[in-house]
Amino acid sequence: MNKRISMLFTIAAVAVMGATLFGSTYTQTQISGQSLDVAKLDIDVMEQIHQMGGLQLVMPQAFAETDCGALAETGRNVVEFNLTGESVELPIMGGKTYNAMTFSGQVPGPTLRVTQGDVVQMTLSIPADEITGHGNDMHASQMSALNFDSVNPGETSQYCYIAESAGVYKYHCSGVHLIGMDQHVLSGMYGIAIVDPINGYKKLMVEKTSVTDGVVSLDRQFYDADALEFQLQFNQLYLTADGNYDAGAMFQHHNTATVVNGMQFGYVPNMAHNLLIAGDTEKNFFVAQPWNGLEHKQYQSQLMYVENDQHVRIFMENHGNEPVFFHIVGEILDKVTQGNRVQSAATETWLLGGSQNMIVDLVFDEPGAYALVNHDYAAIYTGALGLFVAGDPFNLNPLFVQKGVIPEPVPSYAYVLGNPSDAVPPMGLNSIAHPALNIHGLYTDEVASEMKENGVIPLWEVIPVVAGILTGPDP
Ligand SMILES: [Cu+2]
Repeated sequence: MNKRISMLFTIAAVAVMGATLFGSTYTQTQISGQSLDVAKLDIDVMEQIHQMGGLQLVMPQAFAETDCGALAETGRNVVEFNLTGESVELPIMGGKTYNAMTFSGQVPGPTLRVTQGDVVQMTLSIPADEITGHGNDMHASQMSALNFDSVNPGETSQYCYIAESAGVYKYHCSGVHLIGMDQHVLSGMYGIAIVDPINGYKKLMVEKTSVTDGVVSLDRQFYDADALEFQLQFNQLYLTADGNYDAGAMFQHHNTATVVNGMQFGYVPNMAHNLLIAGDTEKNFFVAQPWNGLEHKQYQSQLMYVENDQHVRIFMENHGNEPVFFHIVGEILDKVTQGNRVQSAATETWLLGGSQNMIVDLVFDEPGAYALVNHDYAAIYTGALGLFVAGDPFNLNPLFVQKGVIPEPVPSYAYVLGNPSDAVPPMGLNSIAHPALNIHGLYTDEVASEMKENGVIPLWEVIPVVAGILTGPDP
């Protein structure tokens, strides 16, 4: 049977099934112009579906190769993606903690980055002492959901697939043979896979105007495909006062926190910024600084730094139950891409529904502090607010040079203070390397220690050093 015929059978089957489910008055206009009144059909519809082979006729499994051994032989690049499913306690605002569920001890889980056409070899291990089983549904794959089956404590499971479509894709704890998927995902079991287009990203065009001899005209500016990249993942928490998942709050859409990369207000000023801007580490100068204090270690807040006139690319995903109206105060999103297709250029705000993603390309033209928000006031006030700082808006270069922190002025504070590690994805086909990375994110202490051993800079150790240099004598 060819694919077209099976497709037609499926449409028929769905129509008949609809009639079965919703009563017998279902009438469907057919392509030929006749209508089908199921009530007048003298047949057993379920028997008819059974004889056609049922809906399994178009199960993706029939077309997708998922055998790791077979895919390894195809000559494609194989990328291993190893995860563990672990329940841990993690901090929330107000000095409290909550009972989180994680992939590999962090929220969001590790970001997978591959190139279109690569084979992903996903391995999920559940420690023997874990309280529940977990699965992993990767939206970058196209195969039967049966592969996402729950893995029991003490066991390991693996599947492989070809990342055929470029874009950003959610992965999350799966609901196959697992009750309470909502609890697992909304407690932290989510992450993204970035699939770079096989031929790389395209140049960015930004429309500007210029004036020549008193005449204003269009002046298109082009930026190379290489970009400084960030990742922002939005979600909500639904918690009881003692930090447990509250299903009742979820059903009513009454979230208790809005998080970006797992944290409320994670990308706001810290002690070093207070010192630089307000002259005192303890003097908070921003409206919300819940993570200011060295005792917060990897949870100490940190800003995101970019250069002016630099191509910036942001990979985004909405993991939550509420829409995200993504906006950067004072900027225009120069390009919005979903999958590998441009959706918009020069737009002020872009809407992401649940389990929806986008890639935002933009250039910060002027030095300044730019707030990223979910332009829903309830979301802003509950945590969906962070800052990008572009260029040197506070004229700190002279101080940095005078104190010997840097030998000469730099195009962004990233060269002095580094960028937060959880906002930076792994390098891809068109990535510009960040000057320095700080350990920042909703990581367990074990994950943070491992990052430190791998050379990522501990923010809580750097801040006193920076403060010492800035308040000490000139060299
Ligand atoms: Cu789970």
